[in-house]
Amino acid sequence: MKFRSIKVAAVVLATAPVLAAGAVSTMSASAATPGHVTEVMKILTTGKLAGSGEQPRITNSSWTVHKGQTVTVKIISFDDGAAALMGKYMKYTMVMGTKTGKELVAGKAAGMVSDINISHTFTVAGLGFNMPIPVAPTGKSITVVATFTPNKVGTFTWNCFAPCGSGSTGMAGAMKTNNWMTGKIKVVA
Ligand SMILES: [Cu+2]
Repeated sequence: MKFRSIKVAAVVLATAPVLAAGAVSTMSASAATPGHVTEVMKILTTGKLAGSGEQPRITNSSWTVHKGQTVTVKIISFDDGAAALMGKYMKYTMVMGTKTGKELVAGKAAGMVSDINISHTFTVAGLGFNMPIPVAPTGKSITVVATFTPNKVGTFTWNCFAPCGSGSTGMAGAMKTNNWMTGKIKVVA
């Protein structure tokens, strides 16, 4: 009896790594497209960037999602400053890449934000996704929500294309600094 239980334990031990490896791959396969994930980001204006002073910054700026997953991006902006889009970036007044072509701005569906009312954009050009973020009421926040489905695997840079940074064009400082007004979105299988 004693011998037998030891033998069983040995068998379990010997097969455990194999089972574990199988279990892990099965789990990641079934977790490959969990139905829905929400990424909450905040735009804050109180951060100080070395060399550029006070700059706007987006939190939770780099995340990983799955191809084919429904991804809701919720951005709560506390920035009451406008940064009108210019030149080739004008197209980012339009919401892009959502099923309805719209985002929710303070709970209301909107297909675009007028240029002069833009504070930032959250743009993942490589995935065709764009959320224009309007100016927040002073001392308050504005919440913008959009949902998209990434359709390819890879690491994609997101940018803000509103000139909200420093320098003569507003395109320096935060605009060029990872995890301030640019970051990485990773889409895995
Ligand atoms: Cu910006």
